[in-house]
Amino acid sequence: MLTRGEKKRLLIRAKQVLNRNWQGNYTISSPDLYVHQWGWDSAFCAMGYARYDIKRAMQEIKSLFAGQWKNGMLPHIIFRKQPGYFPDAKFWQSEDNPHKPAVPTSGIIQPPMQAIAVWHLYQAAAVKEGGKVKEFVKFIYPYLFKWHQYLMTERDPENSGLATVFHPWESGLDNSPRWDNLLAKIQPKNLSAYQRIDIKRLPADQRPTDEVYDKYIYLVELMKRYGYQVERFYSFFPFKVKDAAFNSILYRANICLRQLAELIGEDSKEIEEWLRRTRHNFWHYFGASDSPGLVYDFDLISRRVVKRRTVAALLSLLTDLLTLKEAQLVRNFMRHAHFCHSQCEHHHYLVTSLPYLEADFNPLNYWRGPIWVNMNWLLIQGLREQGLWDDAEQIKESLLELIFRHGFYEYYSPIDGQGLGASNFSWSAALVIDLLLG
Ligand code: 2M8
Repeated sequence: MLTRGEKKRLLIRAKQVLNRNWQGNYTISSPDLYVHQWGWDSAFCAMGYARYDIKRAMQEIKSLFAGQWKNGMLPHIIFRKQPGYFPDAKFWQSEDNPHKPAVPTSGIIQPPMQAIAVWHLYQAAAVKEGGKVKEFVKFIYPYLFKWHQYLMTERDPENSGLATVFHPWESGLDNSPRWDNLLAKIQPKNLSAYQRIDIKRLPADQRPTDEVYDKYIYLVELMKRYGYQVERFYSFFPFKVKDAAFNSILYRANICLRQLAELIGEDSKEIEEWLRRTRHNFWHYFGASDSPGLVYDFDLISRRVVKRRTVAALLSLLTDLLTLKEAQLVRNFMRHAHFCHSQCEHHHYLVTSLPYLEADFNPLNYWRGPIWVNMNWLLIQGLREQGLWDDAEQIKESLLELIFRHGFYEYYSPIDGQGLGASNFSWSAALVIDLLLG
């Protein structure tokens, strides 16, 4: 456990990272590669800012919604001036779209962390600056509502209460083994030549393979061809999934949206109805009888559950759809499969993106083994939600220690703690601040 002095130093360093990445009205995810504003990164940043600079937290969210499309979609990247990332603004062609936003953006989505962030902001500031934040909630609420309405309608033609994703990038856990079998069935056709930038900036062995990247680009090309309008490609799209982690976050976000509605006296009937639908179908789509409490993705093409055990399966902890017994089973599985036992150089209580004993486990490669700060932070919230306070505390202290020793990276090797991927990574800094000051 870190001493008080060490925690103080960690806080100063975390703020330095965010200051470096702050662009005056929004935050880039990392100067190494991610030089724009990403959807869920930005929400995580706002939650860190909320602990010490509420004005900046509100500005971060406002800037993000400048990229919202007229149909309510909140894209996963809002492009600003800097070059240096591919696929860039030109590639996505958002400006040619009838729903086009005020600034260039991508055309796909990411897990909807924003309502969670705004509720967090309100709670963090309620005592000192409640009035100011309530005004902000009134301002941002219609944008948030429209975003959720898009997810619960256009992204859910089945009326299941569960949103569909069309791309591994939409899950936020890009090259997770969850998607391997689904991507194996996709053969890119007529792909134009393109240049990857990520593997020039970051070690290629930590990133997705070229073969997988071709499929990422191909799926975007397909969506682009139909103007990213879901109703035009839903029936035949080759990647179509009810993502269990995305929808656990969405369910929690809808609860936060309802709380925000109540706070400012808005009618919450429609949100109630979304929540009812999700509750009705959640286990039907995501459950498996041999692992109660864990959640798995549902492939809409084969109409089967994709039973891959990854960190995503634990995110049911974010919902109120588990019995105490089920929550304890998820916790036990997490400790057993994702915590380090004899494999690590220094013992820690951190959750890997893949269980150590999975055949695909790779301690260095992106979402196929390393420790991610946002996943551990989400699980801390989920464990607290389930009343499993000691487990939450253990992860929190371990996470702070890891970052104190190794710095603010995108992800970390579970074996020796080495920082991997992009450095000066914003959400790692922001979520540390939240844990230190929350
Ligand atoms: C990673 O994804 C981007 C594509 O969106 C990439 O690899 O180029 C993911 O970790 C994603 O969750 C994250 O939001 C993004 C920016 O940090 O990077």
